[in-house]
Amino acid sequence: MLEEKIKEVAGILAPKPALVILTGAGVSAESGVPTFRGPDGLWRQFRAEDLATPEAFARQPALVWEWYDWRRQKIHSVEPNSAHLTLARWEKYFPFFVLITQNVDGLHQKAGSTRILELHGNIWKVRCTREGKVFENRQVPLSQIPPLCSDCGALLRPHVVWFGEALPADVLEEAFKACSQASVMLVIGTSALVQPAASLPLFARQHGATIIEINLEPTPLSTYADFSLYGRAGEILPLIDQHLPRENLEVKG
Ligand code: BV8
Repeated sequence: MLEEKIKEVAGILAPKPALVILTGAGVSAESGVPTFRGPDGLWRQFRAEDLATPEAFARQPALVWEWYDWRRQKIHSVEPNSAHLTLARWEKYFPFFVLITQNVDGLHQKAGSTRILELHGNIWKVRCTREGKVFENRQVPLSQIPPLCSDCGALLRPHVVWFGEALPADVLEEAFKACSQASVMLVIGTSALVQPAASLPLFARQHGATIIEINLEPTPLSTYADFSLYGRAGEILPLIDQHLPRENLEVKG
């Protein structure tokens, strides 16, 4: 059954349609990065939704930063998996290819993807809470919790989008635009619960895109998907890749 669907999906991708990808925490799960809502989604006794908020940070900046430092240490110690690597290859082979991610772990970049729309920011960037200046910070572990701005001494925050915060308008606009142009949209490893990211596949579908979902289990998106492939992204994506016609893989000029 799955094998048949993989061949069918490869047949859809063979003519190199305009391809848009949306990834979620499930793509990084096989690298060993805990997902948000899976069994491993807890830290100490807290849920991610409780900590990834401006209110939690205002109340307990050190606690929130301990959680981010713990995640940064985990992410620092893992490698991209074959799902990330396949998507990085596909960026070169599909003339129209846009990778939209909800993940903040930077593993798509580490796998070689270059053009990425990070809807929810990046855990390796920090932002001054006073001046808004953004810095890259790859210190593992952080030498000071909570970290302070080297320019003005104010508290630094992770440069990520918390619950209740607006997504970066330019990135979100580019993501919706890509979805309006997509012929095929692959939705990989997301529970399709978090808005507005979860609206992107529906928007693509309204514009005529074929929706293909890859997940371990059904999600609220499944009823709208043309194909749902149940299994691990790190196994399914390379299998689809193997079924693509080899001449399809010459590097784009
Ligand atoms: C906003 C960054 C408004 C931080 C994150 C009621 C209805 C609709 C919306 C809302 C509502 N109540 C509140 C809202 C809004 C809220 C929201 O959507 N809440 C949800 C929970 C109901 N959204 C927001 O607050 C957004 N902002 O709406 O602002 C606004 C507008 C203008 C002005 C001011 C305000 C902001 C949302 C962004 C939150 N930040 N992350 C950080 O990371 O620390 S979201 C967080 O969830 C991560 O980014 C994560 O990627 C994302 C989505 O989760 P998933 O990626 O799907 O991960 P999850 O664990 O859930 O699922 C993993 C999936 O993978 C599962 O399906 C599993 O089966 C699968 N899987 C596992 N292993 C594998 C696999 N699949 C394949 N292979 C495997 N091996």
